Amino acid sequence: MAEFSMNSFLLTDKVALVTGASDGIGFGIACGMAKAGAKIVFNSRNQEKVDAAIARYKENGVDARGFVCDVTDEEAVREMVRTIKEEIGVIDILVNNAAIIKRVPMTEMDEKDFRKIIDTDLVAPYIVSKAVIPDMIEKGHGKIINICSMMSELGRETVSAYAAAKGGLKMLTRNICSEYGGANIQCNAIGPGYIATKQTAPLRERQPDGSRSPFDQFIISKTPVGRWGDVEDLMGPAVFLASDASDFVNGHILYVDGGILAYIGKQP
Ligand code: NAP
Ligand code: GCO
Repeated sequence: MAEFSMNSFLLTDKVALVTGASDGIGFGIACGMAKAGAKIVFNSRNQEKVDAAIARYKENGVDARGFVCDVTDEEAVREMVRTIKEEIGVIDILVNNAAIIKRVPMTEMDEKDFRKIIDTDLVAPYIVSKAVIPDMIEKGHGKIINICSMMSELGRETVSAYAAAKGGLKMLTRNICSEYGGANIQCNAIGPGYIATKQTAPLRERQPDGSRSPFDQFIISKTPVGRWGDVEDLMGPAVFLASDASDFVNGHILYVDGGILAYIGKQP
């Protein structure tokens, strides 16, 4: 039996591309991977955000490389991946993190908005994965981590497009595993619970008297640990799924939700 070593959890000198990591969960995951030794590359749609994020990475001791790139634009993604390969190295780890949400009842939703969400949250992970997989095959290994959601399993009022995309992303994860597992590519997903970021800020807005909003209280009551998640809660799971320690984990959706999916909810 090969000797087990804690080094298998390290990401020393691996090149990790985390999409949409100028802030939020992507930023947290990138910082976690950097602490484990990875070289961090990220993108944003906006140069000012890239510059601000590079400065924030620096404050956190991370020497990150940032690109302006819209993940729904296949040519732009190909160009970014080509540049990363030439200037930094073949991408060993891809985290498909970039996403958008619009909370509006389905019957009131504009078709254009529905398509834009599917484009960003489902088609883009396909575009970016498609751009990195050939080099991963040639290199003989690769890790793809898709950021899914509670909405990969559950529906709720107002998030039809987001739920449709994140449910699709769960199956894209399993299909990439099925198609490229033989090339030593592991494609897994993380399904975060409710995490305090700017995406969920409107759900956590305080009432005029300073108390928690009904939705905020609802989430806390649905989470056995009784709190929202922080981006730090996702660092360990992401590092694990990016590391050699998870080489036989493939096509798995790792829910990091404080127990939401296991829980029927607080009894009255
Ligand atoms: P966030 O702060 O809104 O981050 C999403 C990032 O995606 C933004 O920083 C944005 O970057 C980027 N992005 C959006 N469209 C893009 C595009 N077309 N091209 C490139 N980048 C794009 O949200 P978050 O909460 O950190 O969410 C990160 C991921 O976790 C998402 O996949 C989300 O669905 C998922 N998630 C979040 C939660 C939660 O509770 N927060 C729970 C489960 C899953 P720029 O504005 O800089 O371009
Ligand atoms: C919502 C939230 C969720 C979370 C997350 C849950 O409106 O219900 O935004 O969709 O962001 O994806 O895991």
